[in-house]
Amino acid sequence: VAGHLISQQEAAARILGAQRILFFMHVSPDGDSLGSSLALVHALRKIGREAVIVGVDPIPRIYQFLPDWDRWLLPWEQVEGEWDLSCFLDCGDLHRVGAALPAVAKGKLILNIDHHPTNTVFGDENWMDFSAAAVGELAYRLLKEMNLPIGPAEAVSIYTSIVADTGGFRYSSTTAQTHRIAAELLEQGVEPYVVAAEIFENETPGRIALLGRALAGIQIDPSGKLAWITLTQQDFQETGATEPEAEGLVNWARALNGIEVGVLFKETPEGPIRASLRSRFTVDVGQVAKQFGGGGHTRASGCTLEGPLDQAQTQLLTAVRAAL
Ligand SMILES: [Mn+2]
Repeated sequence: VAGHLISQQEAAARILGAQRILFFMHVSPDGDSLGSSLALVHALRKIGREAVIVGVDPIPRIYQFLPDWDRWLLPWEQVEGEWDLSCFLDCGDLHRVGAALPAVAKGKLILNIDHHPTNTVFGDENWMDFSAAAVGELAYRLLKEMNLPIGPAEAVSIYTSIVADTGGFRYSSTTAQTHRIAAELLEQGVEPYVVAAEIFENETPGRIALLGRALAGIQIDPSGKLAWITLTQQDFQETGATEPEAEGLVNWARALNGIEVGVLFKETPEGPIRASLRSRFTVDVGQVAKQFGGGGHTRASGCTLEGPLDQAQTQLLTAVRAAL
């Protein structure tokens, strides 16, 4: 029955009881998607489970330092036969897997593990913990619960998921528990500077050019509380940047002094406008995104709007101003 909530112990037992497990990542996979699934797959393979990672989009270059990052990736079209479990990680709703949706039915049961408060609880069984800074924290707890060792490969995968989702332990989701887990991972040999350099000091010329345009074109609302950045298809074409290279640029809109909400509008080649939202202290941007069929966290969210660009901007900025 969809909507059935289970505990950490039950989630661990469900995974241990399965022999063939599909781990699904969301579209445009991030460090949390990849890191949390990779940690679980590494550990489960060591005890003889057939565990694979299913996604539709390429893994961002900055996460390709993770051990065996591509070894167990299975394109959704190649998911064949019967699987015991379709396990979703970091997916707020069923459709976050995008085109991979037909492969979900190859699993006998959907186990949904997530930390997004807007999660639609779509699984047959659902383990939700909205206090976790990253699904990587949940992967850590599952490994503990299953009594599986956290070796160097699991440790760096989990650490990366946490660093990615907390912006390097900076976001409000960061807790004492986040740091306790991170401390244990360092004891397993994770080198914080190496991970930070891979994620944060790994820019490409295209991304730097895109960042230049983003910063030059930043717009500030008369209230001084809202700022937004717009990236058009022309910006991508003229800088030679690819769409994944815009990842995280929204943070620059929020980084301005006094700004409560920062928004990035990105024109997609297909036409719709992708919006990313970040807030500082008061506005629940997860709820703002939800009004437009999107979702996410209180301080970080996203949604897709119909074009044209100016109309999408007016709609979303109006909703943000109302929330302010
Ligand atoms: Mn996450």
